[in-house]
Amino acid sequence: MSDTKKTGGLTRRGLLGASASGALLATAAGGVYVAGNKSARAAGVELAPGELDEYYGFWSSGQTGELRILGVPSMRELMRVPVFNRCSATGWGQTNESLKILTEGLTDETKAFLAARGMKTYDNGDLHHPHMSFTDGTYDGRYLFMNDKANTRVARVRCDVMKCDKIIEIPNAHDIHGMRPQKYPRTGYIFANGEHEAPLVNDGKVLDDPSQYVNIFTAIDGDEMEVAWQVIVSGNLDNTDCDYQGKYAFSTSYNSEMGMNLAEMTANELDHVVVFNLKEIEAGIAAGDYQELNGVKVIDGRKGSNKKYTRYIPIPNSPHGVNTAPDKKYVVINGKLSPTVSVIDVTKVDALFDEDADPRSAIVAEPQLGLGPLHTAFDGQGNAFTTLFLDSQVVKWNIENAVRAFAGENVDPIISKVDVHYQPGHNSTSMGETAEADGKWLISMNKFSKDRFINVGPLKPENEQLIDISSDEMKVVHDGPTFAEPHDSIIVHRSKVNPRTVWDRADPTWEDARQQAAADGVDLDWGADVIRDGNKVRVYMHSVAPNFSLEKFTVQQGDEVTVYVTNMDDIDDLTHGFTISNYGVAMEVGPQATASITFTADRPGVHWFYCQWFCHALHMEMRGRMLVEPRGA
Ligand code: CUK
Ligand code: CUA
Repeated sequence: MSDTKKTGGLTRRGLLGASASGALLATAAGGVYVAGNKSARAAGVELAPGELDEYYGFWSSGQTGELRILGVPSMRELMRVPVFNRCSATGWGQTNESLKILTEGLTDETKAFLAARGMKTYDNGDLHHPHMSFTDGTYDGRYLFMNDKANTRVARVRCDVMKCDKIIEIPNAHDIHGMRPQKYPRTGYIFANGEHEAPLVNDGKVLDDPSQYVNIFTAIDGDEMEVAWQVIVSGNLDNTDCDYQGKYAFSTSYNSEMGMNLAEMTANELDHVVVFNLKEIEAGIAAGDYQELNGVKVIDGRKGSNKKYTRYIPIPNSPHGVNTAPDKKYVVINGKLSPTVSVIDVTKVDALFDEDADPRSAIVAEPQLGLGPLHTAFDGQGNAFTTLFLDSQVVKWNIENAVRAFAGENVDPIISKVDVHYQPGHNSTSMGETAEADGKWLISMNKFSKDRFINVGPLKPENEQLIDISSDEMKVVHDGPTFAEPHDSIIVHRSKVNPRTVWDRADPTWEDARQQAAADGVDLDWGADVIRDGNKVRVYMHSVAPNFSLEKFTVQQGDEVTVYVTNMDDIDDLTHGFTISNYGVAMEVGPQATASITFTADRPGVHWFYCQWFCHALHMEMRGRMLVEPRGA
C-alpha cells in the first residue's frame, strides 16, 4: 500500500505545483476571501494581523481526546478544550471540578474497575465527531457534543464558556463511534452508534461465540445528558445522521456479516443502512416493549424482529459516512469499498415501513464517484463534495443530476475533482450540515501529510486543506498540519456562537466549592482562610493580579489539602493559574472563576506555589509558600 501511495503522491505533488499557483493567482486577482484583505499574500486566505475569521471551526482530535477550535478561513488554531484527555495547562483531570465531570457519568462497574487500578477516570479518549446542537435545522450555539470511541463515552461542551460540562459512559454499547445531534425540531436527542459488537450482557459468560453478539444504537437526551433509550441491531454500526423532519436516524454498518476477521467482515457484496423510526421506538418504549438493562430501556430492532422500529436498506460493500443534505430531502451514504454513494430520499422512507416494501425503494441515486468514498459535505446549492480516500481527491457532484442519471437519463453528475494531500477522511463545508449551508469553504481532513511539510521524524502530522468552493473549479488554498488526529470538523458562522469573555460568579461549575465555603463560613469570592477539619485542610484564597490573597499557608505532613482559588479579576483575558512546585499540582483559574484541587501534603518542607499564566508585569512575583510541617513536629 505504501509503495502505491508514494508513487501517487509524487505525481500529485507535481500536479499541485500547478494548482497551487493557480489558486494564488486567483486570490491575488480577486482578493475576495476576506474583507479588507486585498493584498496578494502567499497563503491566499491568510488574514492580516488583527483581522478576525468569519467562521468557527470545531475540530475533533481523535486519539488526542480534546476538542479544538480553529478560525476559518485562516485555519489558525485558537483554543484546545480538554475533554477525554488530561491537560497540563488547565488542570483538566486534576481539579475537583473537572474530576467531577470526568467521573460522575461513569458506570459503577467502570468506577470499580478503575479504582482497582488506582484511577478515578480514564486518561485517554478517542474523540471523532464534534457536532453542535440544533434548533429548527440549524446551529443554535448552545452546546457541542462529541463521542469517545476508546471508552464508550459522549461528552458535552458548553458554548458559552467553551468548557466541557458533562461526560457520560453509555452502558450496554461498545465503543461509541458515529454521533449526531437531532436537527429538528431541536436537540433533543444525540444519536450514538456502538461500533463493536459484543454479548448483550458482557460479563464473560459468552466469549468466542459471535452468534450471540449484538450491537447497540443509543439515543441520549442532550439536555439531561442521560440515555433515553437503546435499540439492539444486527451488524455493527459505523456513522450516523438524521433527517430534518425529526422522524428518522440512519446508521451505516460496514459489517453486516458480524464477521470477526477481515475476510469475514468484507464477504458480502451488500451491507446495510439501519433506519431508526423515532416515533415508533418512542411508542414502543411507552408501551413497555423493552427490556431494562443497566438502567436503560433497550428495544429489539434486529433484522427479522418487529419491523416498526427499524428497517435495513441494503447498500454496496462496507458503507462509511452518512450525510444529510441541506435540501432536507437527501441522505448520502458513502460506499468506502464501493466506488459509489447511495442517495436516500427521505420522503420515500415512510413507505419502507410497510410490511412488503422493497427495502431499496428509498434509494434514488447511486453515482459512481471514484475510489474510496468516505464522507460527503454540501454547498446548499444542490451540490455535494465527497472525499475519495484511495484516489486522494475530493469530487464535486450534483445530487439532482445523480437522481436523473439513476432514473435513466444521460447526465453526468460529476462536476469536477481536485487533488488533496493525501487520503482524505472527513470533509466539512461552511454551515454544511445545516439547512443554512453557504457554499464558501470546504475543509479536507487528510490522513497522511507525507512530503507536504519538513520532516519531523517517523510520526508525521496529518494535513488539513482549505478549499475554496465558491466556483465549480475547487481550489486548494491552504495546507495546515495538525497533530493526531482530527477525524471531523464543523464550520459554524461566527454569528451563531457568542461565548462569554469572563465567567459568571454564579456559574454552577464550582457549586461544590460554594457549598463547602458556606459550610466553612468563609467568603469564596474574597477569602484568605485556612480551615482545619481533622486531617483535612481547606485553603481559600483569591487572586487579583499580581497577588494571591495568601502569601503563605501551613499544613502538616499527611494532611489532605484542598486549595480553592477564586480569580476576582473581572477583566477580559486575565487568567491566573495555580501551580505547587514538586507536588504535581496545577490549574487554570479564568477571570471570575473558582477552581480547586485536592492532594495529600506528604512531602514536608517549603513548596512555592506560583501563577503559571503570564498575567501581569509582576507575574513572576505572583507566588507564595506552602509550608509542610514534618509529621510528629
Ligand atoms: S470516521 Cu474518521 S474518517 Cu471516526 Cu468519522 Cu470517517
Ligand atoms: Cu497571575 Cu500570572
